Amino acid sequence: MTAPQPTKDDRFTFGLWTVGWQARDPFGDATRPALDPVESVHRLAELGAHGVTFHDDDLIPFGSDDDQRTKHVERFKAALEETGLVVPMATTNLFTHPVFKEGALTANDRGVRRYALRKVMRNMDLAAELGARTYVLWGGREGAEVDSAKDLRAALDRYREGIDTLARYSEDRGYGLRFALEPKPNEPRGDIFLPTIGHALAFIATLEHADLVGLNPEVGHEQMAGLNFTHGIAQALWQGKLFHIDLNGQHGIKYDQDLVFGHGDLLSAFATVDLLEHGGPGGGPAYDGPRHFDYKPLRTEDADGVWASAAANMRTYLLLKERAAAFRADPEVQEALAAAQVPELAQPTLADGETHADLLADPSAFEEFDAEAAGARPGGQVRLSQLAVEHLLGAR
Ligand code: 3MF
Ligand code: MG
Ligand code: MG
Repeated sequence: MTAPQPTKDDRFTFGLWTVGWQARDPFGDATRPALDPVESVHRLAELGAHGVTFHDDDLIPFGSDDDQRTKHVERFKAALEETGLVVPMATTNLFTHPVFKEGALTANDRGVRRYALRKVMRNMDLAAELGARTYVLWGGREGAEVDSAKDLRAALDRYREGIDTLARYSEDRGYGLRFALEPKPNEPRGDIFLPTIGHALAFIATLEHADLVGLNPEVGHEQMAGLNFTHGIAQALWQGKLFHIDLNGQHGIKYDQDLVFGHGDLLSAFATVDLLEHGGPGGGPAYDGPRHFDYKPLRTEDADGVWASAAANMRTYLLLKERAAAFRADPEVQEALAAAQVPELAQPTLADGETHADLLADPSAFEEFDAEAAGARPGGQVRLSQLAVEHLLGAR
């Protein structure tokens, strides 16, 4: 099999916090030394990545004074210039410091909410300066363990107020940022607000600046809720709201594993890549944003293992892209799709100009319709599924 090599044209991006994760977990200490963001930029560029993303605190440690802040930013900018890597997205850490233990934009404490907004605005200034187009908001601490300790409806009011304020700030400053909310059902809070793609889409519809706000869905987060990630992003695309994406791997309903992309539910990853690359008009790409990996190199790995796992994300994506292209180009697949009537779903149920009265007047739709024959027709779905598996396994 060929060995696809990632290039900048593939638009692969990584969070600084992914390769930089020192593997500290709730039960164990770090297994790896801290990584200099400048080194991450160089190593990711060598591997063929297109860009990096960051939380404010990944780049500028919390509590840095202005001089230190400037030094961190200047070193980072120099590394970007040397490597040609870009920063398409940035985000805020509103979860690590104890000040956010009870929430950030939805904290009961109004002072914490105001501080959280200022922390986001400060990093939006930097994001705009670095040319980012997307600002991600993951509300890991927006939630509760004790339902009676939170006015749940007021929390949604404050969430909306916060996001509308940030959108207005971007507009007034001319930053041109678009915001991408990242749903997650739980962890670190017992229950997180806006737990799934569906909840977040419904919430966005209520915003004053709904046009500026979309989603950054993460594979594992939907799968933690037992949901189908591909279906979720399909709906986000359908509503014009797939502003960004967090690709990784997950084995079902458990803690957020953040595995390498494809190292969890591989068939689902195949369907995701097939949708992103072939779900658009005329069978072309459905999504043109960065292919962003939000994963954690396993705690067992050393520094070399970190870079091997970063490369594994990109290689797996490219292999799945190749497999999906082969699947789509296979005449037998096209024939199986037709046999399962898949293309027919694109045809509107009513004819052009037809009304419900016309439908009532059409005996072929009901009185003469042979429901028994339609009910007895073979589905052809297992054949399609097996063709996908065979392409995925390289058997065709
Ligand atoms: C946690 C996450 C986050 C977000 C990030 C925003 C720390 O499960 O997925 O990673 O992706 O905060 O981009
Ligand atoms: Mg995650
Ligand atoms: Mg994420």
